[in-house]
Amino acid sequence: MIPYTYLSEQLASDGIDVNAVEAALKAQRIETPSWGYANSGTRFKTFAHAGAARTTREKLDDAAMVHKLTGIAPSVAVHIPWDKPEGDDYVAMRQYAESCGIKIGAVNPNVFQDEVYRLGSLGNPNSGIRELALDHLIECCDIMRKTGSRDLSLWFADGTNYAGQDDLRARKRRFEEGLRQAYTHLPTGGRMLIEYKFFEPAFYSTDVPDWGVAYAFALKCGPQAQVLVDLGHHAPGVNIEQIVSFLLDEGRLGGFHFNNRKYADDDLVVGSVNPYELFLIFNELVGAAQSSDVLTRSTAENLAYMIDQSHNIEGKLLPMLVSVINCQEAYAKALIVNRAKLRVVQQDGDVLGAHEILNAAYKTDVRPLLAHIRQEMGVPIDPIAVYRASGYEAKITNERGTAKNTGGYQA
Ligand code: PSV
Ligand code: MN
Repeated sequence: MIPYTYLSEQLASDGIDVNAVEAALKAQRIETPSWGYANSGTRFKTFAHAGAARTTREKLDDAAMVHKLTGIAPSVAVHIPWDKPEGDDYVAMRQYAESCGIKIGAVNPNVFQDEVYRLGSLGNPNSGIRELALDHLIECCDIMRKTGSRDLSLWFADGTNYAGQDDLRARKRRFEEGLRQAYTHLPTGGRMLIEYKFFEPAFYSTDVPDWGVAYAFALKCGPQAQVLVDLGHHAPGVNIEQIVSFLLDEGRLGGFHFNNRKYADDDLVVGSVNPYELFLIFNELVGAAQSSDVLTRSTAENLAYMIDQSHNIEGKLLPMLVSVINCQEAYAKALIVNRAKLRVVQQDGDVLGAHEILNAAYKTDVRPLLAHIRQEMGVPIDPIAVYRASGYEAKITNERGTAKNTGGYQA
């Protein structure tokens, strides 16, 4: 690795404001998911991980450990009812999180696991079931008030499996109605994030299949409704960074679910297969955060950066740490893109010149920069090595044993 002083001098001589880059890195925040600390599996098998969290408190303990080691993961998304506390005491849940040095982040309603949702939730042809789903979304808005959460993070498993199974236009209208109603229950300052997914578990049609539909629903609901981009929920070849840039410019990007789309869903470490794509996404985010357009800038500044991964065979805390660090590295590389030079060559139509500027940042080894800011933040320079040596895995394995339950999905 090149020394930090050499790297920072090199960046400064290229016109990069190294102090601003370091300040941005220190302010970065990534939310981890409660369900990522518990056992999870595929529909074929759940391989239980010794030491995996059995309760929400244990999930919060583990999330606190990830934050302690990285300094940039101070909140945890919860999934209801997977994280429903005894006696519905969400205030106690919040207090426990705070006592661990973290906060409760996005609240994720679950309208896909109960028997009644066989034909969907807000899109269900049965109005009584639509009402049940809406009641749960409203319950989650109340939970947000108790946990101090800003974001209601919505994902629906709704859709159809067979042509002719239901009226597609009617389903669209039911969704629009349900989302609009839920929107009116958001707490003051609260946001509704609408997540799309192009397939699964419904395979013929999906009620919120892509960013365009999520965007249209968000527009119908109001300014506090935005789109959530889960990296796993795209067909191969889709240019996610372009979706991100469009939504940023329209003020409708609300947040991310980071993961790797090889799985077509949420289970692999973000940036593990295509770190370049992650960098390109962060590149759009950094560009937007520096935009002269007020809406674009404030949208970029208020994003919820969340991980949505439930690791199945690689352990729990370690892959979560790697994921947080991968986001940190991608962000660092995006921050050192020479945007002033880029604008000039773009204007000149120098296609490969522009491409080279991006690649120069991507190819820079930013680890000395990260080691430097970590030292200044008072967290380990090498969080992975410190975690491996910490004895935490042995401690939780000893205390918790091998749990039979999962954190959510029953495989
Ligand atoms: C659905 O596949 C999803 O991405 C949604 O965000 C859910 O809330 C989450 O996964 C559950 O793991
Ligand atoms: Mn997701």
